[in-house]
Amino acid sequence: MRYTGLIENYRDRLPVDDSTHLISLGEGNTPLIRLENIPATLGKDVDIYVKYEGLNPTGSFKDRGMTMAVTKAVESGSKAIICASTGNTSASAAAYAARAGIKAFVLIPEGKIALGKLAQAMIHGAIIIQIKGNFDDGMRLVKEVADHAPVSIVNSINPYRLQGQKTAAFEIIEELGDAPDYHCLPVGNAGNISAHWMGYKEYFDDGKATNKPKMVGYQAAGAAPFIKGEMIDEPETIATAIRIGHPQSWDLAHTVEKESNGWFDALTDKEILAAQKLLTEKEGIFCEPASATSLAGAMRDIKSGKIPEGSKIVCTLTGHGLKDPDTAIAQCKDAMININPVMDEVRDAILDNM
Ligand code: AN7
Repeated sequence: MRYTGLIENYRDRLPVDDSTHLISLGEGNTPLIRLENIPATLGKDVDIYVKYEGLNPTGSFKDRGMTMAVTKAVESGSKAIICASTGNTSASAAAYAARAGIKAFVLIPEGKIALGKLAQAMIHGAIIIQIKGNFDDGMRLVKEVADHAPVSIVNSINPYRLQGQKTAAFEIIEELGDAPDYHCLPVGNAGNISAHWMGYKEYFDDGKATNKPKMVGYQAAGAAPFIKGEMIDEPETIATAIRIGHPQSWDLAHTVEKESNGWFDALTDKEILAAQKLLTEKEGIFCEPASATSLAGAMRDIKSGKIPEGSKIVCTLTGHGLKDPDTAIAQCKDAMININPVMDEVRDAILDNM
C-alpha cells in the first residue's frame, strides 16, 4: 500500500478523526541505519543505529510535528501560522503552509540560519521576518503577538507538534522489535526528546515494547542551559539549529531525564563537527552539525563506559547535511584537485591518491 504519511499510519494514536483533512507530504517512515564502521573505531562492542530524520520531506524531523500542527490549525479554521525558528521549523512551516494554502510567518535570527533552511523558507513563500536578536527573542515575540493577530503558533509549545513527533519512537520499536537501551538526541528546546519519551511510554504501556530507553540529551557547549542548570541569554554555537538558551520544554525534559534515568551533557563545536565528518566519511551519512551532536555524545559516553558494552543505542540525526552547505565546505578546504582537461593529469590525480 502507498505510504501516505505518519498521521494516516498512526491514525488511532493521534488526535484526528475521520472527517479531519490531513495536511501531509509523506513524512515519517525514515530509515534506521545500523552503523557498520564507527563502532570498531571506538574499540567497544556496541550496536549503534542512526534514525535518519534528514530524509523527511523538508529534510528534518520537524515535519513529523508540522503535519499534525498544520492539520489541526486548518481544522480549526486558521488562515495563517507563525513560528520562531533557528531554521528547520521555518522550512517545515513554510512547506506545510504552502501545501495547505495558508500563510506562514517565520521569525528568524538575522544572519544565524543555515543557507539551505533560508532557501526553503523563501522558495515556499513564507513571510520572513528577520529579527536583530536570537531564537529566544523570536520565541518571546511570537508568544506575545499571537494575542494580537489571527495566527496559530506552530512552535513545539503547540502540543500537536509533540504528538506528531512521538511517532519516531513507534517506528524505532517496530524496526528493532523492542525499544533500544539508550536513545541519544541533540537538544535545543527539548521538544523532540520529550516527544520521543511520550512515544516510548505509550508503546510500553500498550505492551508493544518490553522496556524503555534511557534518554540522553546532548547540547552544544556554548548553548547548554540544561547542563548549566539555568537559562542562558547569549547562546553561541556553530550548530545554529540548537543555538537556543531558553528551552521551551524545560520542565518536560527534566521529567524525561528523571523518569528514564537518562542525563544531559554538552559537546564542544569541535567535537560536534568531528562527529559530523566521521559519519560522512565512515558511514556515508550526511547530517547537519546539530544532528551530529547526538552521535558525538554517544561516542564519548561509549568510550568512557558510561554507556556500557552490549548496549543497543539509537542516535537521532535530526536534519540533513545539505541544510548547511557552508559549514560542510568550510570543513573540507583541501578536498579539490585542479587540472587541465587532459587524460594524463586525470590519471596522475587518481594514481597520486590511491
Ligand atoms: C537539526 O527550527 O528549534 O530540542 O527552530 O533543527 O526539539 O528543539 C530546531 C531544533 C535538533 C533541537 N536538531 O530539537 C527550530 C529549532 C535540529 C534542529 C534540534 C533542532 P528540540
